[in-house]
Amino acid sequence: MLQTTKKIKKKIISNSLFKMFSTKEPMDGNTAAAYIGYMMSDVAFLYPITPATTMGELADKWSAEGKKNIFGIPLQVTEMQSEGGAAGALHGAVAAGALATTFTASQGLLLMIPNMYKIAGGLMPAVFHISSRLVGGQGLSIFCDHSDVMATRQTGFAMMSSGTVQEVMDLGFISHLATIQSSIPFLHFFDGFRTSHEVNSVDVLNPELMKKMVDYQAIEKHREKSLNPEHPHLRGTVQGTDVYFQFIEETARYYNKVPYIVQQYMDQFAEKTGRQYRLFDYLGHPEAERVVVVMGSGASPVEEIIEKFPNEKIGLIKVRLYRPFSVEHFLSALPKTVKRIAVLDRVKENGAPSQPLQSDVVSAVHGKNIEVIGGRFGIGGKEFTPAMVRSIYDNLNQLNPKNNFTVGITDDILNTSLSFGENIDAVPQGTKQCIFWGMGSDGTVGANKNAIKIIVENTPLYGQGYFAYSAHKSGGVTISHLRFGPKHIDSSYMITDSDYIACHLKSYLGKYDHLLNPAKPGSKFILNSPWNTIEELEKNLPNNVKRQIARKKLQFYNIDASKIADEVGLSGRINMIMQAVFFKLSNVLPEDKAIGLLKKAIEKEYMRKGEDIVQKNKDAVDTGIRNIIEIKYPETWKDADPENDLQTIPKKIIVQDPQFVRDVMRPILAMKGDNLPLTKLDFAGKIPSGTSKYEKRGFSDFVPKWDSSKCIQCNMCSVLCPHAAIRPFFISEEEKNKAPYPEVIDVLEDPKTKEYKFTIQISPFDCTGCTVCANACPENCLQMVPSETMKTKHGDNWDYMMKLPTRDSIYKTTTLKGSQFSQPLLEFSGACAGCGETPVIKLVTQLFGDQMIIANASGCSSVWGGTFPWNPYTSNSLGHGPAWGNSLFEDNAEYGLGIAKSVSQLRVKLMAYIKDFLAKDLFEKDPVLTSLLRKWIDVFDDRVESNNVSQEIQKYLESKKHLFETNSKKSIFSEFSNETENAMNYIYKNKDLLAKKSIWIQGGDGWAYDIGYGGVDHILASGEDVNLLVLDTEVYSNTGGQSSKSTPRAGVAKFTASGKTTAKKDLGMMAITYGNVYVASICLSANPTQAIKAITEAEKHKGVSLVIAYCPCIEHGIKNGLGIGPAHAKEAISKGYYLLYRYDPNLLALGKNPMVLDSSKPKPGFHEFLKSENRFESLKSTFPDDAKLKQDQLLNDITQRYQRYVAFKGQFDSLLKQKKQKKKN
Ligand SMILES: Cc1ncc(C[n+]2csc(CCOP(=O)(O)OP(=O)(O)O)c2C)c(N)n1
Ligand code: SF4
Ligand code: SF4
Ligand code: SF4
Repeated sequence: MLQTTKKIKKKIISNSLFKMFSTKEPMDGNTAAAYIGYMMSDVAFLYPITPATTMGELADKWSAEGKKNIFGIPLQVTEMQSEGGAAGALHGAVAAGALATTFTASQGLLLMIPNMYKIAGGLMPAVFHISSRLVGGQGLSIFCDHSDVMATRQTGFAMMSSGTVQEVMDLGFISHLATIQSSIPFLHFFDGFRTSHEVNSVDVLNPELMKKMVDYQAIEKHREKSLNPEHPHLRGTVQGTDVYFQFIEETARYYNKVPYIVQQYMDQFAEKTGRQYRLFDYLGHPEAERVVVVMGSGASPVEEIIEKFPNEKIGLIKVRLYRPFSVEHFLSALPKTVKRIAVLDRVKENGAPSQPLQSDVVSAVHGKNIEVIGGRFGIGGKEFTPAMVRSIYDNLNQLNPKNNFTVGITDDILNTSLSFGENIDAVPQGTKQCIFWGMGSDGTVGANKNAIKIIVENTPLYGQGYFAYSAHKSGGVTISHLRFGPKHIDSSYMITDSDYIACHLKSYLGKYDHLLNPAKPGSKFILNSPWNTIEELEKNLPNNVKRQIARKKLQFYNIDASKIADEVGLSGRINMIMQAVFFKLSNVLPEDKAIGLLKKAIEKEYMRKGEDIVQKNKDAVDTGIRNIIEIKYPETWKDADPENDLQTIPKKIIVQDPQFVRDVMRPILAMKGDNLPLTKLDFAGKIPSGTSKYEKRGFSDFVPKWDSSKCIQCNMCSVLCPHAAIRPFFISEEEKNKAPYPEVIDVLEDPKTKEYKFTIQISPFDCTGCTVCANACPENCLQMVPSETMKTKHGDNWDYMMKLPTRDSIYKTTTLKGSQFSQPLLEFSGACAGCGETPVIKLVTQLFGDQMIIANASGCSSVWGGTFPWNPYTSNSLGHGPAWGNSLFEDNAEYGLGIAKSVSQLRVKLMAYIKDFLAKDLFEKDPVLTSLLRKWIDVFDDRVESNNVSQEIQKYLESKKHLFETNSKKSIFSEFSNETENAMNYIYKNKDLLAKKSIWIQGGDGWAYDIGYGGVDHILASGEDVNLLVLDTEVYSNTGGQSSKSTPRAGVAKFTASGKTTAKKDLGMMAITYGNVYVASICLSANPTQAIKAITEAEKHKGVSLVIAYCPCIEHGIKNGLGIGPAHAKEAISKGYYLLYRYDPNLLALGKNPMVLDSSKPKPGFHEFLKSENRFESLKSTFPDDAKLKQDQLLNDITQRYQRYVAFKGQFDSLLKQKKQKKKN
């Protein structure tokens, strides 16, 4: 007889009292943890980090709403400047007697480690809820493994692992109970994204039950031990060699009790809820010979395989309490019959003989005649499926099972990987599985979350939802995996055998040829496309799709949802239509009931947006279900030839691909990166320059078309385009005639050149359709037109134009117009359509890109700029372009300083050597080189000139290379001595240091104002010749818009759900106080001319420069969208919301005022402006009483700031006047 938790669960639930206390609700793992943390704590300290952030956001929201915890008051929530700060504050809070919690992951948890030692050492109760995520090494990733939690196992925290959403709630609660009673702090962890973001049916613990289980006496004792002048003591002492060791050993008695305390609470919990947990839960055959030991969500496919093969002598141990590791409990859980154990670790400790959990199990079974092997799975969020589990049990059956194996990848170097077979459908019987392919921001994910809610709340069925996203912030793919059925579903992997597949974007069919692979024979496939007839489908469907439809005998439906959405006035939002289609075709609920519930959900969801939007969505539902067309396809589709499908990918893409693109990027673009073997990935995560241009996403339905007749050739469209998809070119008549489609190239005369004509070219495959250019054009000469009409001709012309020489000397590159003839060395990033960050950096690359080294803080700019395998930073015809590196979020300023120090030292060394060579007259026979090197010494510190001379030297040495290259034998023709040749060779080898480098240290306001401020401040004080560029979106955009110290008062952001109560920090003024720092405050979207001026001045300044760039962002909730970003930003400046200025300390020495105010006095209408952004407007509906007061205070803040700057400028005027007067006297 199999023993499984599910069976135990059922037995106990039948006579459980808990039904009185609990409710079944759809929720994700983060919500479950946040709920428990909220209910069981007095205070929480927060800092955002994916995938843990939503826990803090929920706690903040509930607190703002006044929700009470089990102690009868709202949790007190405080956002800190970093996780290090959160842990420090938490330490103080528990020392002062509170019960405290925090939520974090990955790098954030690592920053807490020093305090974790202190909290554990001080025997203080606290629970850290961890949505575990890998710690970035060769690359940053937001997905799960246990490298973060494993890095803390020596801190003294107890560690509890949850593998499902229900467990997060239950074991999270038990962690709080146990910490109170044991005085040992707990780390409660669950798998990031997999469990944290999986929506499942959860029995929610009722506060009454929680209250009943808490040990109030232990809370009292904790209070008695706290820092308090009424019973004072001193803690955190300095200790010598005499006593430290003893103290460490003394705490063992507390740790020894923890397993018993936890088990006792688990037993009590089972009595009350019917859900029995054990420190080590065994499932499987009672006489199992092969057992797998695993922690976290990886247990679920193992459990499913055990149930699928009930006659095999196999079993599973799920580790719940990992620290303290109770050997006694482990051994008692293990069947006596076990011969071999495979321990699965979700982490890799390089160089270790075994992985952490494996080492523990080896110790635990010491002397027991059991063979233990170990393997790694699921690292970096890699899928772990029943088929992989099967291969692990099969490995255990081998004569010599593979130890230290990997599963889920192809290791073709060390051959560690286990191969696994076909998918095994192991979900609970009766489960229906549905996959939805949507596009980021089309509402598909939200609609599917809603669908689970409707199913779970209105049927006896259980539900599960998991959502996978691609890396792009705009136009990315989303894949929703929905399961529902009569039994609880914990399958922690993506659907491999589906009953229903919906494809919401027709272009996916050509791009992702595996889209229909999971479809079960006879299952349903629904497509959103304009092809309602068999003739149209015959013409447009890729053959691979036709073939799969016919061979699997799929029930195939089409709906033109995009057209319906347009007709009802919801252009682009097809979510409700596709959801209605799902309910109609899936039969999960009677159609009438489902539609009724859907409409109710619409009312709830959209009421805030007005009656009109509600009605449109209801119309979309009704029209949607009436317009589903079942397609009767011919048998012949079975034999459609997929070879012909290559035509669906633009042919130009395949032809000239470099090796990286062909071998690595293309498979990843086709979502087949999981199959890449190790040998294809042997460059530590580096990306060659300029790979983003190979993607050609072409996802926008509309792109701009240029009307040359009205164009005034200002290049504003090009400056402001966030994606570098519209550019001006100078083209000769001859070149024009050679273009693939000269007839669609319009040209204009340009006053500065007779040789060339001016034209504007658009890349329809790279344009995101953001409309920024069209809205910003002063003459209205760009009209958005259907992209299909532009793709072929303009797409090919674009490719042609990109090969024309860059003609950047006709105009000065430091002017608005001239800058745009310079090649942007940032193009086609993954940023949101209309992003305000990208045009700023793009412009910087147009000015200095070929000499730039960028240190980039983690944030949006590192995600849209540095996600493998896309590199939007490209190079010029010489192969020069920005070199870009990311260290962490918190250390970027220091990382940049390190780069600057390294480059300057290496150049100084080169200079010393060259001076030495010249002093020794090594080049006496070579007057050309001698003169070039002397010139170089003179311009060593001049960015432009050193670059020019560098190119001359390089060209010259290139021509002499055959005479001095070390690898070749000394040429008999060489006129030089050995020493001279060596010197030339040295210079040649170091030629990349001849040109001065322009160091840019860039990141968002979260970095510069908060977590990295210490480093920023240190660099401001360093005097080094570096440029700090702050992309100020006034929130932590990358993690979903949490408040930073740059957030203005009254602004609603996450973690300040009730509107920020303090004013925006004035980082610029703080930097100005150093006196020698160049400081500029710019807004490219509003005033590009001022921005170019500031960026140029900043680069020129020989010292530290700080440029703070205000960037419109989707997080601002601009009511008319980011497409109107530039006009909106102009409003922001004119109303004084943001201030433009430049402070140049060099001017003072020239007798000029260093402070230049580029903003004029704020115009009236400030409150009107606030109405145009949801971040301000929404406060009126959520906290109406506060809204007016805070907005008035904000007006006061910005008025005072303006006055402060005017006064500051005035001081210099007086000073200069006095100086002049003195001179006269
Ligand atoms: C130590 C640490 N904590 C948290 C994070 C998660 N994180 C990455 S980017 C980011 C926000 C970045 O915000 P900001 O600096 O304002 O840049 P933006 O995304 O707005 O461009 C956060 C919180 C992290 N990477 N490391
Ligand atoms: S619509 Fe947006 S992405 Fe397209 S060219 Fe214009 S500004 Fe660039
Ligand atoms: S913004 Fe308009 S007027 Fe200016 S160059 Fe572009 S298309 Fe011409
Ligand atoms: S800064 Fe804002 S608009 Fe730009 S990519 Fe990030 S979230 Fe999107």
